[in-house]
Amino acid sequence: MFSRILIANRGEIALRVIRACKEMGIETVAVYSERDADAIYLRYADETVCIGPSPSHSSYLDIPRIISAAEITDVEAIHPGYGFLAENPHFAEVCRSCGIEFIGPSGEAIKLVGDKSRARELARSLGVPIVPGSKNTLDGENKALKIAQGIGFPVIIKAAMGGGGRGMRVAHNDISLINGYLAARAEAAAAFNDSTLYLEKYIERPRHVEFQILADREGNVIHLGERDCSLQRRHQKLIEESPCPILEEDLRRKMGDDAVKIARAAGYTGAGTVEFLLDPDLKYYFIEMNARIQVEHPVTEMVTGLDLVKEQIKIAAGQKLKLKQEDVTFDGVSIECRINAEDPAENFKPSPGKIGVCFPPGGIGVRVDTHIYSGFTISSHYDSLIAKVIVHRKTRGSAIRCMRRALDEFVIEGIKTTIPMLQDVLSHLHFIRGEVNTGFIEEYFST
Ligand code: MV4
Repeated sequence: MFSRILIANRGEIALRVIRACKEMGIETVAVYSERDADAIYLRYADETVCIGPSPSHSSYLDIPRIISAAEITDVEAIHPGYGFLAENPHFAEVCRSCGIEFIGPSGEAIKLVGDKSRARELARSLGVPIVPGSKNTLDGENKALKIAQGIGFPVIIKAAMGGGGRGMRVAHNDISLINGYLAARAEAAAAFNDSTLYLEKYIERPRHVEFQILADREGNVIHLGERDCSLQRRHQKLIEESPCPILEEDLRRKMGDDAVKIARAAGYTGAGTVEFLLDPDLKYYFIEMNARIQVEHPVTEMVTGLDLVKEQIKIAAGQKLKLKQEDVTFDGVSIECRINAEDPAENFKPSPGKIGVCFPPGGIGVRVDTHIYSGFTISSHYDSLIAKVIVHRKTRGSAIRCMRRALDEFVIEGIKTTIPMLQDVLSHLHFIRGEVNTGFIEEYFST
């Protein structure tokens, strides 16, 4: 096992990784930007290194600075967390060429699943359902139009290297297809320096259901069930839960088997996520795979009783998975609410600033993953996630009531947060019934 790990991240996930390391007897090195000098995770680490000024590109995204910090502190491995360099195949390769273990999949596997068009082709070759669409990438707007007319509108044009909803356009007719193609291509070129596009039938009002995967370096791959992440706004997830409230056992088994198949064929190792769309007729389609620990991983931890960050570290250290698929059991219901420093009344505008009194909820069934504290200043340099409240109860109804109680307790003075909006959603009849889809929040907030 490693004796010392550097965490190439900040905020709640840096704290989360440090916690896992401490319990494993691994020393930690935390890095920080000048803006984060007062961050709480620095107090929990064994050593800290300032890696540069506030902008991410000259600190948390700066590969030479992070590698230098790793070499100075003599760590054996780097945990990238999520975001920043977590899915950068070049970073994974640089780490390994410097003799530092990257806690994540190989650069090759990151590259493969990072190209959504290739991942789609991989799924197709394995017989995993994909959304009807282009066989390969698109080669000009006129050919794209032919394909769209062939499968029928509406369609969605996606950037092969896309993420966070960028480089994506829905088209309902010939004209919007041509315009959408050109807009998606320009956006993809600017955002990803790669304008490769592909096209799919647009599934209306799907649920977003993703399976958690663990894969060791001996080829053992298991899944840890699913998360329903349908409640999002502009591609930012707001509430996630496990299990998906409408998934029956046989469908769960099929989707889980397909998720494992994809991870295995991709040569994937570590913790990863296989995303599906589930349409109103309960037909499912593979859409993409994420090569990182995700923000919403705690709901899977609560229902399986596993520590996903420890599993990542053990896999990177070359250990074999102890669990077989049949050993994975699921207990109860877990829900996560993401709390952002944003003002829902001002179109979710970021609400940075100094926090006054801060007191997190607690009590039975409540877990809070956060880096904020009384007197802490939320910076506008980084994303606006300030806390994750996770509950775990026997039934979905009691989990919802527990979450409402926990959010009600959460004191965060001085800034605007999304807590009141989350409370509204938790009280909404459709949410309580589990009848949600990816359009729910936009619909709910336009009326
Ligand atoms: C789709 C889709 C419908 N049909 N693909 C969103 C992000 C990325 N992970 C894939 N996404 C979607 N892919 C097909 N073929 C719907 C989404 C989607 C979405 C699309 C537009 C606006 C909001 C959305 C929220 C969640 C998912």
